[in-house]
Amino acid sequence: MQLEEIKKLFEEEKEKIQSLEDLEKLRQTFLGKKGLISQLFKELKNIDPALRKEFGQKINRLREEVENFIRQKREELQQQLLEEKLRSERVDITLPARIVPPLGSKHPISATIEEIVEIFKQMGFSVETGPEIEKEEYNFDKLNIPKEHPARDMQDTFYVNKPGYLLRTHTSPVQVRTMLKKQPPIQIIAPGRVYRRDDDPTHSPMFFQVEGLVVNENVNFANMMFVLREFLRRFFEAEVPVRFRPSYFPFTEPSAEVDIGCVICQGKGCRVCKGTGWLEVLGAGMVHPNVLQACGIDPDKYQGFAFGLGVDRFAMLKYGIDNIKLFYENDVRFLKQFSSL
Ligand code: 2U9
Repeated sequence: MQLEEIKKLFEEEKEKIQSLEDLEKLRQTFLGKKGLISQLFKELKNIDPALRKEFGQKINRLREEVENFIRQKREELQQQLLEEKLRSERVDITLPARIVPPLGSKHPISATIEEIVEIFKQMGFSVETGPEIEKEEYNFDKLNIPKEHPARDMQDTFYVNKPGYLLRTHTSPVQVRTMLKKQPPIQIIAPGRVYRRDDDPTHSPMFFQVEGLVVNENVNFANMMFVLREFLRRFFEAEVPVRFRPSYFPFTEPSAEVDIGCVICQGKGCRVCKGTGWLEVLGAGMVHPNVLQACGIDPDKYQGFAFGLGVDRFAMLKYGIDNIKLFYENDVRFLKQFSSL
C-alpha cells in the first residue's frame, strides 16, 4: 500500500475509535511489527537512492503523527473511563441509614439503684461514695465489730495483698468516712458494690447495697420507722404492710429487721416468702454509741439511725425475677427485656 493510501486510511480509521480496544487494533494495524508503516520502511531499500531520504522522512512523520494520535486518544479514553467509574461508584452520604442501630438497655440493678437514690434524695438525703478496696479499720473496727467476729474470717471476707486492707463487705465505711470528716447534721445514703465470700444460688460474691445514715440531735427510732415506711411505700408504689422485728447488729442498738407483706402473693404464702407471707427487705437500727464515738461524734449530744438494703432483693421483687445470678451473667436475652428502663 502506498504512503498516501495509508495516510488516507489512517484519517478514516481514527474517526471510528470508541474504546481502548479499538485504539489497540489501530496501533497494531499501523505501528505493529507487520503493520502498514513497518511495511513502508521495508520498501525503503527498493527506492531510488536519490528519493530515499525524503521518502524516509515522510514515513517518519506519518509514524509520529500516528503515535501522537494514539497517545492523546489513550489519555482521553482513560480519563473518560475514570469519570464514568467515579460517577457510577459514587456513595451518597446524605442517604439515611437503612436500620436503626440496636440500642442497649439499662441494667435492672442500675435502674433500681437510681430509683432508690431518687426517693431518698426527695426525702433530703445526699449521696456519698467511697473506695471498694477499704481499710479493715473502717470496714470493721470503727463499726464495733470485734477482732474475733466471724465476719472478719478469711472465709467470709476478701482480703487483699496489702496488710490492713480488704474488699468492703458493706458500704458502711462510707458513713464512717463521712462522720470522720464532718459533724452532724448528717443525712446521707451510700450506694455501691460490696464483696463477700459467698457463691451459691442465692448469693453472689459481689452485690450492690444502699445504706443510709442520719445523725443529728433528737433523732429517734420513730423517725427511722417513718423514713423506712415512707421509702417502702414510694418504692413499691403501694400501701405495703411493713413490720419491724427485733434483731442484732454490732453497729446498731437497738436493731431491727424490716419485713414487707409479700408482694408476690399479697401475704397469702408462696415459694418466694417461703409460706410466711412476709419478705425481709431491710436491716436498721439506732447507731451504737461506740460507733459514734469511734467516728468523732459525741454520743451524749447526738443520736443516729442507720439502715441497709440489698439492691438485688429490691430489683427481684420489683421486676419479678427469681434468680439472683441472672443479674450478673449479662445474658442479652435477659437484659433485652429491660429495654424500656
Ligand atoms: C454506720 C453505722 C451503722 C448500717 C446497717 C444493716 C442494718 C443491714 C444488710 C441489709 C441486707 C446488709 O445487704 S445486706 O446484706 N444491712 O441489715 N445495715 S444497719 O448500719 C450502719 C452503717 C454505718 C456508721
